[in-house]
Amino acid sequence: MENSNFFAIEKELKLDEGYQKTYKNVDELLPTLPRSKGWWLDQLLQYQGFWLSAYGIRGSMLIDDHFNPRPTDIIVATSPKCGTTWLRALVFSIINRNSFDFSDHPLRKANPRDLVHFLEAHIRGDGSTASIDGLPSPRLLSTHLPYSLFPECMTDDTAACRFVYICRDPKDVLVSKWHFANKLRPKEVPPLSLEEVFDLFCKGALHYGPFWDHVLGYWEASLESPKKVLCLKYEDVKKEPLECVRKVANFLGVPFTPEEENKEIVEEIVKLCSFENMSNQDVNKSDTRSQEIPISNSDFFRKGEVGDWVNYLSPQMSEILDQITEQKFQGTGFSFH
Ligand code: PAP
Repeated sequence: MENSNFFAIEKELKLDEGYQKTYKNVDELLPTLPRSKGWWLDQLLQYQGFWLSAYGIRGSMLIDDHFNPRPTDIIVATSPKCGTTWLRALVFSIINRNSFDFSDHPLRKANPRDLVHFLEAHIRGDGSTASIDGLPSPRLLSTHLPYSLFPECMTDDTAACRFVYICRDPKDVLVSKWHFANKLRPKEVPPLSLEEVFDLFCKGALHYGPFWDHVLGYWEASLESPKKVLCLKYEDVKKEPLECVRKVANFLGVPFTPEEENKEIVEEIVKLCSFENMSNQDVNKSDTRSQEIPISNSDFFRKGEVGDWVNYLSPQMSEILDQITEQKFQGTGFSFH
């Protein structure tokens, strides 16, 4: 998630020369890009084939110029509303399973977005890159950026940093995003209608969209470099959470030992990160908002179900979305079924 207010605040901070140069390039580029209506108060700009906010574009350019990847970096990647919160929690608890007691786990006291740094937000150039550079290895970072926007030093097959990606049926993504966007819109602005967001979604004009291109970027990378990119589907994790957690651990090179299996550590992780458990933690029930960050932890927990779209989309809307999905994924080997 992002907020264009950050942008204004950071611009007032003292930046070193390298960052100043990147900011200048961003400032020069933004007015030249095609624009579309945003989902809250921001505008979306088309950058290298994707619709991003100014904030996302700035993040991508800062990563290009200033991010020093490490071979041990783990990047949790998602298109918004596909299970970011869940995947962050799962990967965090998998890689830190020997560091914490499950009854007193950090995820019981903090929202995953406070435990996993959001890459494009934290590479801010506020004069201190310590928040990312200072993290111990293996760093766990999160992103919404499309795969094609990462520099070669991260996507190159020889670069060892790994991406764990999760995607979700676009019909559920649309419904989840519509609710989220309307929560974020200031009270004085009329809510977005479902018809309006449906139209934007189909055109690809949503944050980090087109949705289908975002999925395909990671899917194709996972076929080309299966040791580098793992693609999960929200629906599969719901259906077979234990198997998916084992799959992620194997992919990250930290498989569960027979002893851990005997102690039912996989089950503990699944329980800890479940929607029921996480949404009932006091920290995730909070509804604190500020002007700078008008999002609260509770906004990231709505229903957590597969197929909730059926309660909102008309048969015609669902048919159109399914048709676009089928057409976009035809011949790629990817499908949501
Ligand atoms: P973000 O990309 O903006 O960070 P993200 O966490 O991907 O948001 O999306 C929130 C969705 O994940 C919500 O879906 P819904 O609107 O369809 O209900 C939210 O309920 C769901 N979600 C959050 N935590 C979990 C979880 N632990 N298990 C399953 N789904 C979850």
